[in-house]
Amino acid sequence: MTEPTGTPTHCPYCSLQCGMVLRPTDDRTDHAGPPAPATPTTPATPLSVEEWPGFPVNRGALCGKGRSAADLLNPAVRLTTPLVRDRPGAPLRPATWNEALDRVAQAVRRIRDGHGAEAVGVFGGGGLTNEKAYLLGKFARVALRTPSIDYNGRFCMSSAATASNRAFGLDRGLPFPLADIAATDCVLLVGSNLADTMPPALRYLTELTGRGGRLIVVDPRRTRTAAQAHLHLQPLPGSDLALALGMLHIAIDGGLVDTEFVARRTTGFEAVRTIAMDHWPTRVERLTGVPVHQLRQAVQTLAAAPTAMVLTARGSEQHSKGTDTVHGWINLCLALGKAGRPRSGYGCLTGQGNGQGGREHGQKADQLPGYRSLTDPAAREHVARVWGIEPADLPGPGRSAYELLDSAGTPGGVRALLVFGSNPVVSAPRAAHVEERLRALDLLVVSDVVLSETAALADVVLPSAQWAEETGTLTNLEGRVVLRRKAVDPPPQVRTDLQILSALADRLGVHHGFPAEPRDVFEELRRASAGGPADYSGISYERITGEGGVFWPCPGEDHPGTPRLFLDSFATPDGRARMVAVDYRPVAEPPDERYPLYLVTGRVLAHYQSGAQTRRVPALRAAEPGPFVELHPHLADRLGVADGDQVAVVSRRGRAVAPARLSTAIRSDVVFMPFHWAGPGRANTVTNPALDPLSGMPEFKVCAVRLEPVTAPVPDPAHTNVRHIVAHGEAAPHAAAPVASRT
Ligand SMILES: Nc1nc2c(c(=O)[nH]1)N[C@H]1C(S)=C(S)[C@@H](COP(=O)(O)OP(=O)(O)OC[C@H]3O[C@@H](n4cnc5c(=O)[nH]c(N)nc54)[C@H](O)[C@@H]3O)O[C@H]1N2
Ligand SMILES: Nc1nc2c(c(=O)[nH]1)N[C@H]1C(S)=C(S)[C@@H](COP(=O)(O)OP(=O)(O)OC[C@H]3O[C@@H](n4cnc5c(=O)[nH]c(N)nc54)[C@H](O)[C@@H]3O)O[C@H]1N2
Ligand code: SF4
Ligand SMILES: [Mo]
Repeated sequence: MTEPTGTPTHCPYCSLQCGMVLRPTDDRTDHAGPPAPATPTTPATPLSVEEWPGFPVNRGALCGKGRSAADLLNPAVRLTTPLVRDRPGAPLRPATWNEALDRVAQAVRRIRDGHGAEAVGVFGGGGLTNEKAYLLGKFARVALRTPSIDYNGRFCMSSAATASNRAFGLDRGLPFPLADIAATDCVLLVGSNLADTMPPALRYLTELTGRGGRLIVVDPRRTRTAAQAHLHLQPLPGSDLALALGMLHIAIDGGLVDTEFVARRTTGFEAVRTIAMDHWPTRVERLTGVPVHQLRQAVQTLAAAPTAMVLTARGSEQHSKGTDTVHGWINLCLALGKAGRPRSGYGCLTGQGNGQGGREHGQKADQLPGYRSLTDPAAREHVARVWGIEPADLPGPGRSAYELLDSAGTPGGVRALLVFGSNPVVSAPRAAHVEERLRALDLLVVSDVVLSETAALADVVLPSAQWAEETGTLTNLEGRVVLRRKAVDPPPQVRTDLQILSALADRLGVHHGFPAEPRDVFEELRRASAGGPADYSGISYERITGEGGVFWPCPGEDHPGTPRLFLDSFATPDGRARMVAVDYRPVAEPPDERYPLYLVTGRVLAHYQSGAQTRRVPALRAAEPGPFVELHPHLADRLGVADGDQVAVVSRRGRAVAPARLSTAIRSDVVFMPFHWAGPGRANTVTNPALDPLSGMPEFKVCAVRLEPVTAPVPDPAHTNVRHIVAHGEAAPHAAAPVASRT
């Protein structure tokens, strides 16, 4: 193929990290004059997004979010100067970098002196590049000396990560390239709506079925993904573990277990078998609502396929028993012998742009770079040496994400929080409580690209460069490390997160070890990760400048990288996969008389996560302007609700109000809300923060609610914040007017 002109790089959003080419906009215009001034509907973006057919994951295909990503560069919708708040309740006002950074450093010192180092916390994000995630973890442990760091990836794939580490000795989302999906014989896809969440990946499922392969989807809703399946199992939310145990029961009963594989490549089957035998099909039908004949059909299809994959995503994982549930699926996969061989295996579809790399290099509460454990003496020794400190000076593990947020402003909790790349006011469970906790902090600092709802609460807001404005590496859902290249300079008063961390470390008296150049940070990351499970030591910027990236582990410059894992042995000490005995338990909050329905939350095609970015993109806002409550017409009838009527979704935590959207694709005992919006329609006002005891994952996917028709008018929540910042952007593109106040 021809080399693209322009800058080949990668999308700012999800874990596919689709390849795209960025070209200066005036390359394509008639050069008749300067670009038109920015308005909310015709943003003056300096770049246009074009296809990069040579990148193997998406082969040129992009979803609407990727195609419109350059709109995020529009100065009218983003932060262009630091902001500070002079006292609680005062509005944010523009400030110089010196003033903003001095303020942060002074407050951090004061809080540290008064309350101890652990009172200063850091909250990171799975969208940050490897370089940022690495430097953020080092910043917490070396510059702040605090154990209090965790990140939004805890809310994402932490249950699958915990289960994969225990079962396989290693956690890499997919143990094979995504394209292998097209070449297997059967895919069991559990709790993933990838037609909406990773659209270019759908082609691999279509290729699979086009070749005669089978697709089974497990989802309480008949999504666009489920509509592609030969068999769609529609269980009650939160009952996947019973389903997996019941399927294993049927496999054992029917003599479908691959006993040779189980004996040679696994341990622990006997205990797993005992529990599965308690889950006879009619019992599982009662627990899950999936008819016995469908359970049998699914098992037979899966067992009969010479090769097969079991893939999970958030639908199965975001539960207070998410880790056990993933073990249930892994056990089934192993018992049928569909792992540790080509075109077969268990995989987790990670979510955020750097959901994989972001969990490998140290922003996680319990972890050091290279996916090392913070409690392993050898790992501490190795990393301390790279960092030039004593192992004893490395803090121990801190609280998990929700616990960290929940501790804010409480005795013994954090009194200062520095947030980089997350918007927990919208995305954390029991969000009204989290918001209250954040307001109780002595210091909230947010580094972001836009004035997110969390940034709007901060004492200091630091405008950070984004995606097309800086170089860095990301590790996609396949474990493929790619180079996202800079294509354009950031606005003058915007800095990169690396520059921010470097300047803050300096102000805290740590003058070395915090380089602001991404390549310098990556070179150190290579050394820090050397010998660890996620070994990047053989990966260099030069090696990943081409089209395919390099898959970790890659322990040497002459090592080709590892696209496929576990073919000969698993990464456990004895090389065998662990089957972990797990038993079914109900959801943390089962429906009852007062709250008789299940609420499921998730995503829509047009918006990304907390919506902080995509709600500011005109085409995406037009495609999906606001929140909604999806419910079955039978349920709507019973409640006297018509399509478009405002309904309140009420749980023990609070109420969210949004228009009803009637759909026969959902069970009549379940309602669905996307979580992309703030204000009255914020789904997370309602969700349950019950945590998985092993992974710290909240039960985002299911809680008990009731619906109430709403008669009083509801203020339009969707774009209050957007309008505000757009308005000030029009008035003065590079200076922020006072914005939302923290009271
Ligand atoms: N458009 C878009 N794409 C995205 C994102 C986005 O915000 N928007 N975010 C990215 C990120 S970070 C992530 S993590 C991924 C998430 O990608 P997905 O996991 O595909 O997305 P979700 O919509 O959260 O959940 C998937 C499905 O789980 C189902 N589900 C709910 N409860 C259960 C259950 O108990 N069992 C089963 N089997 N299924 C259940 C829901 O009905 C839903 O259809 O998407 C990534 N891509
Ligand atoms: N109810 C419910 N809640 C959920 C989920 C669910 O399914 N249901 N899913 C959960 C999941 S899987 C996830 S991953 C979380 C995600 O939830 P969040 O962490 O809130 O995710 P984002 O909206 O991506 O937030 C990223 C923020 O960082 C900013 N940003 C982007 N790039 C950069 C950068 O390079 N530097 C800095 N400093 N900032 C940057 C963006 O503008 C945005 O404000 O939500 C979780 N919450
Ligand atoms: S699928 Fe994900 S990475 Fe690809 S263009 Fe869409 S948001 Fe970007
Ligand atoms: Mo995620």
